[in-house]
Amino acid sequence: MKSRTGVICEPSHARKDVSWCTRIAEENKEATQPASRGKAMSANGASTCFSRRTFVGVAMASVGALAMGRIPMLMAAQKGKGSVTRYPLHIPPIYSPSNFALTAAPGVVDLGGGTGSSVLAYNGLFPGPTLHANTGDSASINFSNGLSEQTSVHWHGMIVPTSADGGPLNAVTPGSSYSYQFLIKQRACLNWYHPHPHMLTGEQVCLGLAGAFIINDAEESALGLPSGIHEVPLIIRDASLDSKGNLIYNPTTTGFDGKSPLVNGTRNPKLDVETALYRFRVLNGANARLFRLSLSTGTPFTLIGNDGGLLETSAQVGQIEFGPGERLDLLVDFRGLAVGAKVMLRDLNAGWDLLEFDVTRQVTDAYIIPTTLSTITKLTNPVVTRTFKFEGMSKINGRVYDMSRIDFQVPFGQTERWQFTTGHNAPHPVHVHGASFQVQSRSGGRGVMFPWERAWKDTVLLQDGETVEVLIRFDEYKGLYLLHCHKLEHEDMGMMSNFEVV
Ligand SMILES: [Cu+2]
Repeated sequence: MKSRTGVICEPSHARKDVSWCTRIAEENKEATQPASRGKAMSANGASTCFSRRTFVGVAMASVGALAMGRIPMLMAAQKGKGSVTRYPLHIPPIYSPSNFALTAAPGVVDLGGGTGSSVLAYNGLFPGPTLHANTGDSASINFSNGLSEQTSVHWHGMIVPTSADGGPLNAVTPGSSYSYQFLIKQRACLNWYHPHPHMLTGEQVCLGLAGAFIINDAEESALGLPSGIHEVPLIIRDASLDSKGNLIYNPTTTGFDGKSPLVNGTRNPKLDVETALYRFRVLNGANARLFRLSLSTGTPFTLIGNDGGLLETSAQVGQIEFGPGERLDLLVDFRGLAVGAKVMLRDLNAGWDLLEFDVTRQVTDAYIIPTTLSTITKLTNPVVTRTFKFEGMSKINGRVYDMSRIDFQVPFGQTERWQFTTGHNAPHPVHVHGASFQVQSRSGGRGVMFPWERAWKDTVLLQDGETVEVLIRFDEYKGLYLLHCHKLEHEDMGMMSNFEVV
C-alpha cells in the first residue's frame, strides 16, 4: 500500500483558522459566566485552537479509498457543452459493529476522477464504513485515535450509556484507544457517527469524519421494503477544496459554507438505477447548510421515515428542507421510466444538482408500498415544561457551554415538554442525546410541523422567530447527556448544555 503525505491545511488556511479561533474567543466574552468559560477553555482546548492544525499524518495517511478499487473511470463520453463529468456514486462498505475496529486518521481518498484528496477518514474511507446491526445486537467498537488532536465518536441517534456516548467529556487523546460498548435497544432507523470533541467537531466532521449506522428490526423487515442494491445511503454535505483538491475547513462566524456538494464523498455523482422502487437513507451531513431536496421530474418523494425510524404512514412530499444531523427515509419510483432516462436529485436552496440517477436496466418490480408502516406510541401528559432559548451563536438560556457545569437534571422515566425557541441567528438544528423526542408543534417563523417531523426525532430545525415544542422521556439510561445546536460552528462556539438524567 502506497503512503502519501496528508496535507490538510495550506498556510493561508491556517491563518484563517487563527481568526476563527479569535472570533470564538470574542463571542465567548459575552458569556454570562466568563470565569467558568475561561476555566473550561484552559482546561480543554484554548491551546488546541492554535495547535490543532498541526496534523502530522504522514505515517497514518492512507490510500484506503484508492486501494479498495473504487477509482471511478472518467466519463469522457459525457463531456460536452453544458454537461459535467459525472462519477459513480461511492457506496461505503457495510460492517457489523460487533468487535469492529475503527480508526480516525488522515487519509487520501478519491472524490471522483481518480485524483487523491487529503481528508480525515475513518478506516481510510470517506464517508466511513456503514455499520449495520439489528435491534438486540451488541456493539463493541474498538476505536483508535490516529489524529494529532483529541477526538471522540458520538453515535448520533443511538440511545447508549453515557460511557459510550462519545461526548466532549469522553474525548480520546491522540494515539489512544477507547472501546465503545453498547446494546442496541432501539427500533430500526438510520443513525450516524461522527466526532464530538470540545471545539473541534466542526473541523473534524468537515474534513471527512462521518459514517452511517443503520439499525434493522423485525417490524421493518416484515414490510419487505427495497433492499440490497435498491437501498442506498446518501450522506449529503457541502465541501470546499484547496487548489490541490484537498478538503479544507474555512468557516465564518455564521458557519461553514462549502462551495460545492458531495454525496457519499463523491463530487458530481451519478447512480445507475433499474426500473424499480428505490429506498434512499438520507443524512444531512453538512456542518451548517440546509438542503431543500426535490426531483427534477417533479415527482414527489414517498417519505416513509426520519431520524427515529418509520413513520406510521407514508406521505407524498415534493420538497423537503432539512438541517444538519436530520435524516430522511425516502422511496423514489423509477418504474415506468424508460432505459436512458435521467432524473436529478436537486437542492433547491443552492440550486445544486446533487445526484443524477441514470436508468440503465429494465426489470419488473411489483412491490406495493404498505399503507401502514408502523405504530407509534405517543408520549402524553408531560409533568414539567422546560424552555431552552438558543441565543446568538453560542448560548443556550444565556450560557455558553462549560464542560464542568451540569445545567439541569431530568428525572428518569418522566415525560417532559421541552420548548426550543430562538429569535435570530438560525438555523439552529437542535439535537438531544440520550433519548428521542416527538415534535408537537411549531409556532412563529414557518408556523407548521412538516410531514418529516412526525413520529420520533432527535434533531429538529429552528428557524428565526420559531418555537418548537417536543415531548421527551429518558427511559433507557441515567447519566450525563447533551443538548446542543447541530450547526457545528454554533456547537463549537458553545451552544451546548450538559444535563443529567437522574
Ligand atoms: Cu445554532
